[in-house]
Amino acid sequence: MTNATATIPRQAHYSGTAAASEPASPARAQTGALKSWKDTMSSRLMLMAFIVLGASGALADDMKMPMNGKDIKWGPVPPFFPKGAEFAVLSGDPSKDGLYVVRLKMPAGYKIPAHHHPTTENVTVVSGNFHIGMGDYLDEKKGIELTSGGYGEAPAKMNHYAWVTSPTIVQVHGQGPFAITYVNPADDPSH
Ligand SMILES: [Cu+2]
Repeated sequence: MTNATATIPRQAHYSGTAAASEPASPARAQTGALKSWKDTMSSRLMLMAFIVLGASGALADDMKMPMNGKDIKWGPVPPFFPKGAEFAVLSGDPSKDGLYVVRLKMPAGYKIPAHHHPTTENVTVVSGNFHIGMGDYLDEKKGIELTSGGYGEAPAKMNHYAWVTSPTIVQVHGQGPFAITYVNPADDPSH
């Protein structure tokens, strides 16, 4: 679809320029205008066909069934997360380049020590009480509590930490690959 939408203004601009630069002779101008109109129409039809084909191709290849929260299949968190939470991949593959959307379901009292990511982390709170703070060590006196509908981002390489005070679900999206680097290597559960 990106290619198709990018093509529209270029095509339209090209047709307009061709029609405007026809010579002044009335007969030739008329023929030229008619020819140009036909060209424009056929290129528009081709463009529409291209867009329709492109759209149905995208639907067949990429579209996932919409789903409700209760239908999400939860699994264990990747090893670099503290144990006790659950994880679900909604879109993409967080281990690879490209857009990913994941969810993290945490029990009350769950903590993620200070860390950073290679790309910006975008967090949307689905439910619960998600506390996030910026800094090199987890400090529960310094943080912002986000509730359902809240949103926060941690820019790439910026140290931050999080904890929850009730069962909480957050959705995280960003550009993969998703990874966690802990400020204190001893905090990394995968080591
Ligand atoms: Cu983070």
